[in-house]
Amino acid sequence: MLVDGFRRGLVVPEGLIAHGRGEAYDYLAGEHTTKTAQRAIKAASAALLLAKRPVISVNGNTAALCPKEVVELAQATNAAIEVNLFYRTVEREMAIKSELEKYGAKDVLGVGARASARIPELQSERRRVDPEGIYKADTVFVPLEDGDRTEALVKMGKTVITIDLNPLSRTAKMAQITIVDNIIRAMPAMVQLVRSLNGSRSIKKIVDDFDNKKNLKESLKTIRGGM
Ligand code: PTJ
Repeated sequence: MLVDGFRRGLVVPEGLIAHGRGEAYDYLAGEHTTKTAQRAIKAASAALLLAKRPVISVNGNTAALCPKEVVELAQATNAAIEVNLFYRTVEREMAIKSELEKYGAKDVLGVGARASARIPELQSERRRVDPEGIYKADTVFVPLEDGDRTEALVKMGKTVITIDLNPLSRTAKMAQITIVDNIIRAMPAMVQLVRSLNGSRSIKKIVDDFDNKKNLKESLKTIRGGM
């Protein structure tokens, strides 16, 4: 899927390398959604439902691997979808937007001149965000993210949720909720959970009870076991 996404102009070459990094961890963790990951998936789903202005940030890899689930999750949580790229070009932004639209996305933010706001203290192209999207969001879901922006978003007072197979990455450590799982398994699970949790009274408690540090330690233990 990544190679196909690369050929279709969604993914950058660096995205293929990033995927390989993730897969190495996936092998060691047994290529399944662990109990620890399930806990984080539940907390992330609850946090998205609890949010007032949730935004799902989409990069090339995410667009290639699970465009349908991005749209379904956005619909189920009333979240906005924003394209936000590390290696930014307008052509790729447009290609990712069209890919999401194929699955029913309506108003994809962050493309071209719409990304006119800036995240403070951030140097990469990822600092450019949509004033109606990530800039204003209270909760940002940033799967397969780089560490700098996660840290900057947390500093802005936002709740940051991520998916990252590497529990040692800066993103994994900086985010409030980290799902250590392959995005291709975690996203469909989130869509299902969000649908079943919607309206439940325990949503806030699920978020409050979640301990990211403890969860990351457990994920690391599983990976060590795999070694
Ligand atoms: O499309 P762009 O321009 O925004 O670029 C996207 C990439 C992914 C190339 C860019 O953000 C990047 O280089 O990211 P990093 O710093 O490699 O971080 C990506 C993280 O996601 C790494 O820690 C990987 O282990 C992890 N990862 C890769 N593939 C998966 C994954 N985690 C879960 N599921 C995957 N399939």
